[in-house]
Amino acid sequence: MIKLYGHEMSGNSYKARLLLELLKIEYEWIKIDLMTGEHKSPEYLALNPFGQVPLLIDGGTKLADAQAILVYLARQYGGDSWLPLEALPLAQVVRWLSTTAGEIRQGPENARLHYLFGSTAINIERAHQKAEHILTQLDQHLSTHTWLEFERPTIADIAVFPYVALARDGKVDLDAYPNLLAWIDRVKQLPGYVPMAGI
Ligand SMILES: N[C@@H](CCC(=O)N[C@@H](CS)C(=O)NCC(=O)O)C(=O)O
Repeated sequence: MIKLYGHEMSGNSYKARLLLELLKIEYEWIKIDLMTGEHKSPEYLALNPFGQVPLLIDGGTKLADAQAILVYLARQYGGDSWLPLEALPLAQVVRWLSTTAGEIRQGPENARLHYLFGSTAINIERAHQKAEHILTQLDQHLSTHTWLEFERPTIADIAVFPYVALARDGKVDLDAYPNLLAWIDRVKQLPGYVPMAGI
């Protein structure tokens, strides 16, 4: 059975868990306690030298990184629907995977890290500026799109969803983004959807 190593407060772990649930794939959840530093233990570092969650093991396949895990699960178990392979549609989805690891991490994800976990390495003013910028862009994009790309959900939506929906944890107000709020509700209506604390 697939094993997913993660933590319940980790939005990156949640991305992988959410897609597993939406695809109705059985898996074993293995908690790695970030609060006690279990992710830096020799046992866990032997599995993932980056010392981060999530990590997925599927038979002989071992994969770290939420976006990589989404790509793997989508192609291995989800057919063409969650990640198309033609040049342009593939690039359109990858654009959002990149956005979540870039602009969204620098903005709402870092603001949450600052307020929820007291991370001192974060410039909170910069994180709030970055959050406002990317949430404004997303809200505009979603004013003409039901899903981030195409007329159906893809892993672009799953990758972007957690840290946008968790933005209030970082004292980022979402009320100014009505199209984004409507899209968050649409994701929550997907069959098989599971929540995480804060969403
Ligand atoms: N690029 C990785 C980043 C994963 C990541 O930052 N995970 C956090 C939890 S959400 C973590 O393990 N932090 C502990 C650390 O970096 O030491 C991904 O997208 O999965």
